[in-house]
Amino acid sequence: MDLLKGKRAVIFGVANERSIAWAISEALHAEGAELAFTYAGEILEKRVRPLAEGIGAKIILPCDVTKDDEIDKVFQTLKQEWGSLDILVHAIAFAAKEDLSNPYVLTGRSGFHLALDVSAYSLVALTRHAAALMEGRSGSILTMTYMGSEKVVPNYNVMGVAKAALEASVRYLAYDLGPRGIRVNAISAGPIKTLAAAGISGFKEMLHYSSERAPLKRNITAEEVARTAVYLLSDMAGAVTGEIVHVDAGYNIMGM
Ligand code: NAD
Ligand code: 0WE
Repeated sequence: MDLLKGKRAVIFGVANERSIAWAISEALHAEGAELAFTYAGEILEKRVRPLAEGIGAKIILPCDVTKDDEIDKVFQTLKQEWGSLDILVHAIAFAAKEDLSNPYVLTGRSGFHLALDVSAYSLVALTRHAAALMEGRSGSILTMTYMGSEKVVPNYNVMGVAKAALEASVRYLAYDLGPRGIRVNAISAGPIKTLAAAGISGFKEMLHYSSERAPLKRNITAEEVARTAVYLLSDMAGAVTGEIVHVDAGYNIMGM
């Protein structure tokens, strides 16, 4: 359909072929976008590089978002190779495993900082760098969130607090960058079995619980998230910014 023909996109958050960021990448590629990828460390490079090269990506760089020098290097390279940028996809989250099983009240200072740094502050830093390459273009920025920011989801804990900060950041960034024609939005996805979900005990039961209660009576797929991503990142959503779009089979609307 060529909704994104000629647009250049940088993707943060592919770990493997099950990643939400990978489903988004495939959909952006199908709409004609040119893609650059980052990976968080050498172990993931082995997974990400073949996937990225398979859809013709030429820029594939390391980026641990807790490291300012690695972020700087990514955007230096994008400036050199492309000169400008149209799209940023942020699909990154991390909290220490014990902070996703212990009671929230036991979250220590370092676990709190880690979760908020990787999962929320990184959007601010990446957006600042990306916006500098979006001058004079209609840039679009997308992040991924989860309903655990709005309501208590047992064990989501410090990640829920980080996602609340992430969603508020979407609104403040949308306000800052709106005058420059840059839009910032988030997709709040229902549970999907990815690497990040595989580490969560009882995830299968969570999928079952959600599918029974959601209006559509089913779970969602990463491909469905990707189709909404194409919409938000394209000119189809030219007047949409600061928005949190739920792609969750309607789960979040239920009160009882
Ligand atoms: P995933 O494990 O495939 O992706 C998470 C990514 O975060 C990985 O690529 C990982 O390398 C990256 N990451 C972690 N720490 C990093 C760091 N320090 N620097 C750079 N990258 C780092 O899992 P996913 O489910 O595709 O998650 C993508 C996003 O979607 C996350 O923000 C997650 O919170 C969100 N989300 C997931 C679900 C779900 O149920 N899977 C639901 C709603 C929202
Ligand atoms: O955002 C997420 C998960 C993000 C995540 C996952 C892990 C697992 C491995 C962040 N950090 C880590 N750290 C690890 O060591 N989701 C939306 C998926 C998810 O995670 C949950 C959920 C859902 C849904 C945790 C508890 C309850 C529900």
